[in-house]
Amino acid sequence: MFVAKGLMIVCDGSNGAGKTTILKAISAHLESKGREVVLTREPGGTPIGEKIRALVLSPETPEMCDMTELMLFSAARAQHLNEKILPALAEGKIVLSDRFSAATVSFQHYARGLSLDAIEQLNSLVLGDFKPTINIILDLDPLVGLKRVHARGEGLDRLEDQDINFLNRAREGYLKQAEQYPESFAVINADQPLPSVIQDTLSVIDALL
Ligand code: Z5A
Repeated sequence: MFVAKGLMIVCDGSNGAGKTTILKAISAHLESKGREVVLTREPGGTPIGEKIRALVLSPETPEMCDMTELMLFSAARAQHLNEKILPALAEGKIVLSDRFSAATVSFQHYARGLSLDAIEQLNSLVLGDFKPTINIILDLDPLVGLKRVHARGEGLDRLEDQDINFLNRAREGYLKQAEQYPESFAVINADQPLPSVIQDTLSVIDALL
């Protein structure tokens, strides 16, 4: 049986909460301590995954049905796990992933309304008994997150462009998962100045090292 030697740290949560920004800071911090880090994201992280990302997030495919969306996120994850994550962990590296399987539970179950049972079965088909070391959830009111994304000057992706209740349900989904599985989740208030969010995240990670 495969035994992972490294650590898999997922940063997930509300849209625009600062995941990408925080992960860059964490990566620099860990590298300064001599750790080998692989910074990656979902959907994406591999050439196949990035092609799936372009398709699943494109605002030009509003007709995509919910089941197609679920299968695309899962297909990208299967490739990501096998091509990139497991080999990096086997070499003792620290994998930092911008979103992972908790996003599917939050967005496709809590926000879209697809069956939790079906999503858990699919996650287990894709992941087997693999799970990240920790899911760090950056919690933020999606309205504040959307303002940050707008201020960045980029357009919205197909999921950000849903109504605000959709994004609120996804946020609640993360908080419910964190309540249900406290050993695998840590929730951080992302509505603070950036240095405080980075410090809170580092405290969680340093405790794992
Ligand atoms: N999705 C799904 O439905 N199912 C799945 O299984 C998976 C994903 C894996 C893509 O995610 C979409 O896919 C996402 C969920 C869905 N849709 N939504 N919503 P994504 O991660 O690529 O998209 P995102 O969540 O919208 O990420 P983002 O826009 O890249 O945001 P971020 O990475 O969390 O934030 P950021 O880019 O680091 O920061 C945004 C801006 O805010 C930036 O200008 C920063 O400088 C600024 N910022 C960051 N932190 C702060 C603080 N603390 N204060 C003030 N300003 C800040």
